[in-house]
Amino acid sequence: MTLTIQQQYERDGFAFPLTVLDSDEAKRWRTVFENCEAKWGEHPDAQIKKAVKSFPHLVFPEIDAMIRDQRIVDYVAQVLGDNILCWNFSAWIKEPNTSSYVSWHQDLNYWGLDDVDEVTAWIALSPANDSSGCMRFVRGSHKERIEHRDTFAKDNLLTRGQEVVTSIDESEAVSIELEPGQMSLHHGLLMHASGPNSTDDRRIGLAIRYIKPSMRQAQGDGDYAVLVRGQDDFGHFNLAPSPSAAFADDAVARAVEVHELHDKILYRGAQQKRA
Ligand SMILES: O=C(O)CCC(=O)C(=O)O
Repeated sequence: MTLTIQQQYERDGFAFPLTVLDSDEAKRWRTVFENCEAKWGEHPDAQIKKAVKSFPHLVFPEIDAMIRDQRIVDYVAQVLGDNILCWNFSAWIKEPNTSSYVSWHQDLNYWGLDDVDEVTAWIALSPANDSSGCMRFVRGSHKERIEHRDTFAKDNLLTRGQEVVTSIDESEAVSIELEPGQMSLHHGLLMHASGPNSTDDRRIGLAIRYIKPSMRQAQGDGDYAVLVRGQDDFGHFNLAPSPSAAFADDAVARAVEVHELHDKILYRGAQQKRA
């Protein structure tokens, strides 16, 4: 019997591969994304550069369009239903032949959100496979919260280098191999990790975090989200509008504000902070 995406997601904590862009469009998205990346990379103000790098969807109309892309949202709606906010966006980039990795973790442990109605859509803009350091998932691990500890390990891409305090049978993990334009969905409590990129191309994945509007930021008021489908009957988040132009003053100010807030949330209780 073929399972629906929702049934797979409920059983395993993930679903993949889901094709959302054809290869020409995936190339176009990569060019658009890398152009935006070059623009924030050149920004002279270090605080703005950091904020825009962390929240580019609030500042670039092109990235705002990506998080609103209805081909992605259609899949997410199969899990979350028809009222959907985008809470966050992160680009996960591993440069060619580098040792950056991601330790085994569950996303929702650090985000301050009060419930689990969250889905990450991870879209590959370059080949994601074992050689380039694709994500690996532990099937069914989204059913319980696991304790984490901080490592702050140098090559670990996570904010605190956090890792689960439990042993993982690596041979049981599923490699989430994706071609450019394909996507996986994963649950916020799914244990996942990824290894280094030993290929000559960048490994680029766009992770878009979608939530139900009923979710709350339990670590204080003032968090932002973008309404991408349906309606928000709860008002738990400030709704960010689409940026009118790249680096529009109000959009940059919003990115700086939300970056400061998320920084506090992500580092709460930590003994140190990355430079
Ligand atoms: O892209 C990766 O390797 C890790 C991404 C990740 O941890 C996430 O999207 O939650």
